[in-house]
Amino acid sequence: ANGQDAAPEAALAVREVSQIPPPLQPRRKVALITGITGQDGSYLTEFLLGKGYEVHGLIRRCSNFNTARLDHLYVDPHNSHKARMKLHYADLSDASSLRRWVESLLPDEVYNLAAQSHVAVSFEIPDYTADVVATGALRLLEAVRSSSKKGIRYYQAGSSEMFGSTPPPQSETTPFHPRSPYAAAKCAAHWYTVNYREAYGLFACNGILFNHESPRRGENFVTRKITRAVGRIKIGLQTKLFLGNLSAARDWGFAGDYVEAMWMMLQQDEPGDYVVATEESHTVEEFLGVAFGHVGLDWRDHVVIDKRYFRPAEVDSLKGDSAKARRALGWSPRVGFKELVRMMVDNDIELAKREKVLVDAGFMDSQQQP
Ligand code: NDP
Ligand code: GDR
Repeated sequence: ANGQDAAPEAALAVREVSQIPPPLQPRRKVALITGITGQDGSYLTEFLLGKGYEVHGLIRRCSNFNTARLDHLYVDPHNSHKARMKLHYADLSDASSLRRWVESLLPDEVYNLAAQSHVAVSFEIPDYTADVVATGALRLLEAVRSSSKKGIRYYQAGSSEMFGSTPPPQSETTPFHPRSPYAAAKCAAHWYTVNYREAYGLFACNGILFNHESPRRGENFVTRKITRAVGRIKIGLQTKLFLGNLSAARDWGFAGDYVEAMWMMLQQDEPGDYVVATEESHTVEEFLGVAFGHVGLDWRDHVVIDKRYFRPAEVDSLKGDSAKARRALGWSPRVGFKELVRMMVDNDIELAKREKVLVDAGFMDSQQQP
């Protein structure tokens, strides 16, 4: 048969098949993620797709594409039967965009990960940080509360920075003492979330997550700044690394482990707030020792202290007590400190090797530091 003959037969076949009732399949769960282009957004998307979810992400308009962390998951939406991750334009500073997407997608779960998330930068742009981090969370809570769909579950990305100067170990009952505009805004978002739970009965959870890192970590956070430099120094593209306070201590875990805890919080019978942490703390100096040591280098030969990286107020020491999450959620971290550092260095050595090819071919300036 030629093509013309085949068409009606195919149409007939479709009609016949469509008379057979479809198998009873449960509707896919729908998740809506703000901050999907960030480190955690990309890991959470992978995790939820693995669980069979349909994932919708809100991205903000940028003059450059900023979806690099998601490119491996992207399926052209014109292939709509295959695409289970979809991206839509919105902004945490635009309440109408948040309301519109919540109302048109009617998600089962909303994860609010979007933020101006850099603590030092929040001293430079405090007003914007408060608008996105604090009022942005309020706008999204309001969109969820006023939605025609009842029972939407909401996750708020809280931070160990909220504890600030309160000494470790820090748990859900430790008082907050924020030390930056970012941390103060996160405290406001935390309390908005608690308030919407108490006032309107929303299933709203605060995850109080301690620092979590990965090869996808933004390059101006200290861990990735260090591992990027280690890669480039080892490959011969850079000699010095400029840093600020090396004595700050952080409880560093792996982002891939932490997004699982976010999801677990929303699967419980009752909403609540949970600290998520490894319960181990290391200084920036210790991180340097493991990272440079992994490739046989001594950090003291390369690190230069630069005052510009000190903050007007510092958070000296964070170490979480995550007993509640371990007990109630059954969560525990899989990746330890040294494994995490080595994973990041190994990744960044490979990245530096690729950069070296570009430098040698004259396509990139070796001074072009990340
Ligand atoms: P990232 O900085 O990697 O990602 C932040 C995300 O927020 C990006 O997708 C960014 O978009 C988006 N975003 C920023 N501003 C806006 C805006 N105005 N409207 C919409 N989206 C916006 O952060 P992480 O993935 O590391 O962290 C995720 C969340 O968890 C953040 O809220 C952070 O504050 C919090 N947190 C992080 C911890 C960590 O150690 N990583 C620990 C505790 C809390 P774009 O790509 O366009 O910049
Ligand atoms: P933090 O992470 O502020 O804990 O916030 P960051 O990696 O920026 O700093 C950690 C510690 O390292 C010190 N430091 C430097 N930091 C940066 N960025 N650059 C430097 O050159 C440098 N030198 C020393 C800092 O002073 C600090 O003590 C992260 C973010 O992901 C937040 O969004 C999140 O809420 C918290 O973790 C938990």
